[in-house]
Amino acid sequence: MPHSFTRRHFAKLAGSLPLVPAVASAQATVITPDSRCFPPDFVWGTATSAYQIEGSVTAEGRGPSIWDRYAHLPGKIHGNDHGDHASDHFARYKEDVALMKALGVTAYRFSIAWPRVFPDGNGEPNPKGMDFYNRLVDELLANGVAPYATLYHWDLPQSLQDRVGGWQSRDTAQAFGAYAGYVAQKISDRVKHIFTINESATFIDFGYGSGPVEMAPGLKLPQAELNQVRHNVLLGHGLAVQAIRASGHADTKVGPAENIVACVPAIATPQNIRAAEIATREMNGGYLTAMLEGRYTDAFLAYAGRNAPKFTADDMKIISSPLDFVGINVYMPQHYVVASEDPNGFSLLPFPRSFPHMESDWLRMGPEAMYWAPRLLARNWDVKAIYITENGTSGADKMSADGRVIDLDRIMYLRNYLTQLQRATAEGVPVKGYFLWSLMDNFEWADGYAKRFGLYHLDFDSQRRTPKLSAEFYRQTIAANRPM
Ligand code: GBH
Repeated sequence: MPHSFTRRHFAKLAGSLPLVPAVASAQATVITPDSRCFPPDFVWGTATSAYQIEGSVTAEGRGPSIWDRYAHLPGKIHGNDHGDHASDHFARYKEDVALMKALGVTAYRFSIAWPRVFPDGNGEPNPKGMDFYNRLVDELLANGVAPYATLYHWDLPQSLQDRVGGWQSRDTAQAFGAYAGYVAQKISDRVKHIFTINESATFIDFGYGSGPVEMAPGLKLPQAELNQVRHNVLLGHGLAVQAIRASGHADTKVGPAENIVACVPAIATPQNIRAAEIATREMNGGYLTAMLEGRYTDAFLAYAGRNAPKFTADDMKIISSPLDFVGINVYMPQHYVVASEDPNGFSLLPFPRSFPHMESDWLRMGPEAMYWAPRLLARNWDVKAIYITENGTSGADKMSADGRVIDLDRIMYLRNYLTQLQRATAEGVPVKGYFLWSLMDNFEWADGYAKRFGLYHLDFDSQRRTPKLSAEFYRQTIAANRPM
């Protein structure tokens, strides 16, 4: 230590400070640790996804997914990386459950690889593929960690892409519904929370549209076809909800895990807050709004014009099947909003070049998104249960000679976002739990292994897992039930 402060020294210092101001009056606000606590039954978890961690891509009858194919195309992924081995979780899942236990988490959000369960996407199931998730779920439960399963984290069976054009076809939505029903039947005796689709906005815009980065299957469709893909994915979500209700245990809870477009009032005046509410509804028009309202907004349809998706009233009923909760991934503010005279009622402000971001260029440091996103979600659609299904950051993590990773930027990011989340729960926003992305370093899509999001550092050669300092931060935060 640079200064010769001892523990006792600090205790003495703290002891000499009056906890209550000397002039405390009846009105004075005393900040006690409790006022920063999360609700007592708050769910603390970590999150991962199948292709990003499992490896063993041909084990026990797994079929290929669009990510296997795509990642092996030269030049698509940073460093030509791929997920063939990833974090080797398929073989090391027991060790990884022990890592969770060491953090003190009570929940784990993982995804099920569709091509393990249905190697061709539909038709004959592969029971050996399902067995892996049975083993994982049993191991989690034996260690006091509640399993939360995501059905689709972007690893579409390649066979569906080849045979029907993937999400360009309603057949894929139907196949997804059937797969969801099958999984629910097999695991909902033990898995009580199921997420349908992770971030439809991301894999559609980047996989089928023209996002700034590319994702599998690497198509760039014209607007009309892209909107039809969006619609088919929404339909898949709705069919999955219905299939889970039909085939799962009665107490199975289901919802999406969407990356809500987080709209933050630039200055929190009542007018700007109202504008952010309107913006939240409109900017999520292609996804969450359609799911929650059973309609596309007038502005969405007007903007799409002749490229609008083709759909029936029945589709919209399926898409808006009642949910038990809404899961949202919140990494950053997408837009800062102010009230405006124009017919929309809001305008989106441009970001200055100097707006801070984390190690990934896209990952803006704007903790208040973690307060406004759930607050406006609850307010706009009267949502009664919300999960933060992902939040976390990449970092330029370096392991020191003595084997430590001092990831102070990740701790700073998490502490600030969690402080804003606690602000929301303290005001009664019904956030039930939080899943930190990610348990461990993994395959970060187009960034390959170059961007690390884990609480545990991975040496991808030896597959050794090492807790970063942020793992200790999270452990202490969970133990105290407040951001430390
Ligand atoms: C999530 O996406 C994913 O669910 C998860 O699999 C992933 O590992 C994690 O976050 C970390 O990225 O066009 O410049 O915005 C988060 C949202 C949207 C972030 C697409 C990356 C692409 C770069 N993602 N975005 S940019």
